[in-house]
Amino acid sequence: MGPEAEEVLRRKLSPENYRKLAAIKNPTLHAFVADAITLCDPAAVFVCTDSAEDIAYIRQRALETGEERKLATEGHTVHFDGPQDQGRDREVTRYLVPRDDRLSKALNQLEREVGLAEVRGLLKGSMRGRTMVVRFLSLGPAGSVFSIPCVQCTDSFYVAHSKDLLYRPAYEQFKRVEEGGKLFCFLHSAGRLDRDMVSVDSDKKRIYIDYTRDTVYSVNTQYAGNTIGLKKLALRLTVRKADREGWLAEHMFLMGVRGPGGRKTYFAGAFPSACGKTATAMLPGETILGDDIAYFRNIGGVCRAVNAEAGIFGIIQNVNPVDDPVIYEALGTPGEAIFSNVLVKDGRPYWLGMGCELPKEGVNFSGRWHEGKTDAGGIKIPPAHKNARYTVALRALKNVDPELENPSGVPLSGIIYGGRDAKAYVPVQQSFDWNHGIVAYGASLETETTFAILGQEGVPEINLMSIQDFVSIPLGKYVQNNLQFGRGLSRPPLIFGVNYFLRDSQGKFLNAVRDKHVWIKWMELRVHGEADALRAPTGCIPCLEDLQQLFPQLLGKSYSRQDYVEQFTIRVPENLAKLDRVERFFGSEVPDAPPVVFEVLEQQRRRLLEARGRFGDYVSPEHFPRLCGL
Ligand code: SPV
Ligand code: MN
Repeated sequence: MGPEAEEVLRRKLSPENYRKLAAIKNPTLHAFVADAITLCDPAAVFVCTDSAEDIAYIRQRALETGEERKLATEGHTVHFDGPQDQGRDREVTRYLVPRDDRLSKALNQLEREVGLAEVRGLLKGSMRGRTMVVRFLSLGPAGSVFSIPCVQCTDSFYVAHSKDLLYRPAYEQFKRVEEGGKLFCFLHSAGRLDRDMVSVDSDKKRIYIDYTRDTVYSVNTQYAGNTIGLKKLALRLTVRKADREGWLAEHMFLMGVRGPGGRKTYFAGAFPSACGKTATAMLPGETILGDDIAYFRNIGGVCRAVNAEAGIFGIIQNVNPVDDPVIYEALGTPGEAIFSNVLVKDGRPYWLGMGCELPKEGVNFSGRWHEGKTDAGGIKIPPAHKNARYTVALRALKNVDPELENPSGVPLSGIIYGGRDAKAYVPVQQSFDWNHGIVAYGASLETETTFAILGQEGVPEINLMSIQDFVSIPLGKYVQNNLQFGRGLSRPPLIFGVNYFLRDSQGKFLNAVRDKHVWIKWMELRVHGEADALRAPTGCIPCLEDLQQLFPQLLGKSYSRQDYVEQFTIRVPENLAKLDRVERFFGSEVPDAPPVVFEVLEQQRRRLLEARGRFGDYVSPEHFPRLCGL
């Protein structure tokens, strides 16, 4: 330990806490904690080890401070974020870029020295009178080739508690890391709080990423996506680390899909927020390894994947017994769960789309709430926020996959990209090859902005691989890394594109929420060469007879030829318009886009034009040739 850090730590920490910190031989860690103390000036410091006692203390303090309140069900609590703090805040999330470095202009950025001065200025003295918690956690299973040790200092017991449900404890792992071992550091302060323990200075909210030091600062916010270091703050650092080391860090779920004869096949899926990602990962009868962040490595020619996390911070809106029976049941069962920004009445949580009538009054993110209550601008406040969430550990779920903690991960057979596309892409298709999938489905992923990000909803945008907000290297380089990764694999995962949001010309959705299960089962059959496909201009699509088997089998409903034709007709004008948007994006925003991106898009255009030449603007799937096997 350096003498300066030692002086600060000895002065500020109790002998017990000092002993816990000194047991870790990592000068970067000591310097980081000492700096956080000097800057934020907490009244006390609690160093949290992996012991049940320390973790129980965090849980207890979150209740005592009022950051969480008990609900009626054993182990359940609720937390509220302020009205201006209900989602990830892109505007104030910035990369701190040294003068001699460049990032894609699509990324929100600020000169490093300027940003550091600003955010450190806001953090100065921010923890006065409060306790700072120091937590050690691992991204990826602890003690594996995938793991990344992380330390977070925070003055929020809610944040510290959430991390317990979401990540693997790593104090013991830290003790074994050799001196000089690299780690990610996160410093968070909720800033000034009101009587209800809610951050008040939301105009001074800042999330600044100092990638040159693997450190992220976050202040005047409590929303987990802005504060829990290991979530999206870390992902921005991990993308850079993966780039340096030749693996991939992705914004993807990880799940096991059961097939005939009891086999299990692993899939990963990238969906922008609020596009059905967690719901897919939690499909009944399948197993879940993760719902948000996955790491892929080439191990002996096989793509192996782990979940960076160990819990779920999921959107609760529309979780109901019909569409999401597994999550719904888990959320009604005693056990540790934090609900955020729901409506509470008589100790019970309520949310939008839960499948029952909601109370007319209660407590929500606006304080005491009653039907018809308006905000300062006269806008009606909903009973629960659309981005209300639940936080649970995967280990508490019945459908958790037994391989969750496997240090070598699971072999990955399929990758799914899903956007929110009302007009163009069919509900499910398989790419012709790795490059086509990465470019036409991943890099072309389009969505509309949703409530999970502050700002206007419904604005169409490209969100490549659904990870664009977190790509901290040039976007073209990121796409290139994906292309390259597949080339090194002996049998790369198949790539699929899904679209749960296709609508007809009247604006009606063409699929029911549960239909996604059929698409997933079809993919499983494709991986094993047990379903044929038709070769459409945008990819390989299912044959009618396979869907006519799967729909009744899985969902107990029939699937007509008319359904099929409506859903799988290739809409040439809409697809050409999509290609134009994607090309324009890569042409203008991504100066280092690999040439293959434009080649693959051009080939797709040619196939579409050819189909139009033969069959017109709207091409029924029945025109496409059948491909046997893969
Ligand atoms: C997302 O919005 O993609 C999430 C939740 O997974 S957050 O933690 O806010 O990023
Ligand atoms: Mn996410």
